[in-house]
Formats: sequence, structure tokens, C-alpha cells
Amino acid sequence: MAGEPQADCLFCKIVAGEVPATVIRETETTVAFRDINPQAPTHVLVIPKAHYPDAATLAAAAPQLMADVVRETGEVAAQENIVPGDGGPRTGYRVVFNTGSGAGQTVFHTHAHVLGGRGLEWPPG
Ligand code: IU
Repeated sequence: MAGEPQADCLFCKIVAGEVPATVIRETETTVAFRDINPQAPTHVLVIPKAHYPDAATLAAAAPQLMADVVRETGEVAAQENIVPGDGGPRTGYRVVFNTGSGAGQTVFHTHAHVLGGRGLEWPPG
């Protein structure tokens, strides 16, 4: 059923506490933890506790939960002191949902990458 935990899903296991993660925030519906292979000084993943394979599926099936995830990306940025400000390297951040293997998605449990703490180039690779 949509949203149910998947036995073979790493992020479902993090939600269940079966796989360790450095959790920095948790709400009733979401968990935020540090990426194990950080690509920036701040690299945090925000996930819904419920299992949806990608952002498009989540947004279509459970839009309020998608909104919870997006709101949490802003809370992470505030907690990490990377909100837009004076234009320095620690101000401003990027939120990325890799969607599909061709776009670099490797874990098929929706996650928002929150990246910041350094200058970020555009366009991304
Ligand atoms: P992607 O958008 O699906 O490629 O992102 C998956 C991320 O999950 C990637 O940045 C990994 O470094 C990260 N990750 C993690 O934080 N902990 C893990 O145990 C595993 C992957 I496996």
C-alpha cells in the first residue's frame, strides 16, 4: 500500500532506527539527517517517514506530506545558519530532489537534499 514501509528500503530502516543516521531534526511526519557522503559543509537529507519512491509520486499521492518535507528543508537551513543573508558563502542553499536514476537518484525513498555552506555553481552537473 502507498506509504507503507518497504523491507528492502534503507531510509525506511533509518526511520525505524534499524540503520544508524545522524538525525538533526524530527517531526511527526519527517526525519532530517546528515548525508553519509556530504557534498557541501551542510548536506542534510529530509525524508518523509512514510515510503514513497520519489518526489513526484509523493506530491501526487500525499501533497500535505510533501509540504511537510519542503517546510522542513527551510527549518534545516535556519538551524544550519545558511538562510539567505549577506551573500557570503554560508548564506543561501539549494534543495534538490533527484528523481529517477538518470538524474542521479540512488535511494528510492523520497528525499530532499539540503546543500549549503559553500558557493554553489549553476547549472549543476
Ligand atoms: P540520491 O539523490 O538518491 O543519489 O541520494 C541518496 C543519498 O543518500 C546520497 O547522497 C548518499 O550519500 C546518501 N546516503 C546516506 O546518507 N546514507 C546511506 O546509508 C546511504 C546513502 I546507502
